[in-house]
Amino acid sequence: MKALVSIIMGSTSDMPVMEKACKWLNDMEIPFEVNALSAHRTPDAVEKFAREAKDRGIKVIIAGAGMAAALPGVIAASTTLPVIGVPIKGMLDGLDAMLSIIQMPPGIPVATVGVNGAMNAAILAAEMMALGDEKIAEKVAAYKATLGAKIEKANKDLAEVKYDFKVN
Ligand code: RP5
Repeated sequence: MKALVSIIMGSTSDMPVMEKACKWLNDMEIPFEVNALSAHRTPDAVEKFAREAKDRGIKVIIAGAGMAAALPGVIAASTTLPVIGVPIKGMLDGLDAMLSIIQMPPGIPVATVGVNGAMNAAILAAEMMALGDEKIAEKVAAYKATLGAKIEKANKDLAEVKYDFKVN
């Protein structure tokens, strides 16, 4: 089995957030790899990873980092693969990481999900791959159908909530 998605994080302290991406891909039976690399602590290894990822068969890179979160942007600088950045909540409620990841210079885009939005990063990665992979497209469609069911159940539950002046 060859990884299609590469999940990278700046530190293993990011794993409690990034494992949501691992879990979602695992549930969807989409092969992935997960590693720690740091734009500041291991800059050479980050560049090597980014340059080689496409030839190894990786389709999308998900990179999570906190604080001065350079990792997704530095990876994007050395690959043509789509990179999805996950800002990790750390010092300033994640605003520091979010702005670091979003504010890329023209020519080097990083698709940024919300603070700690690792599961959304996994879903977005699958949606990108679904454009050229019918099996993944079916999995994404099936997953999205479950979201509607959740709200239908919520409405059934809310229907049981009684107030004197609640009329539905
Ligand atoms: C960032 O610094 C990492 O992505 C992590 O969110 C943060 C703190 O790293 P550790 O000091 O916990 O290794 O580069």
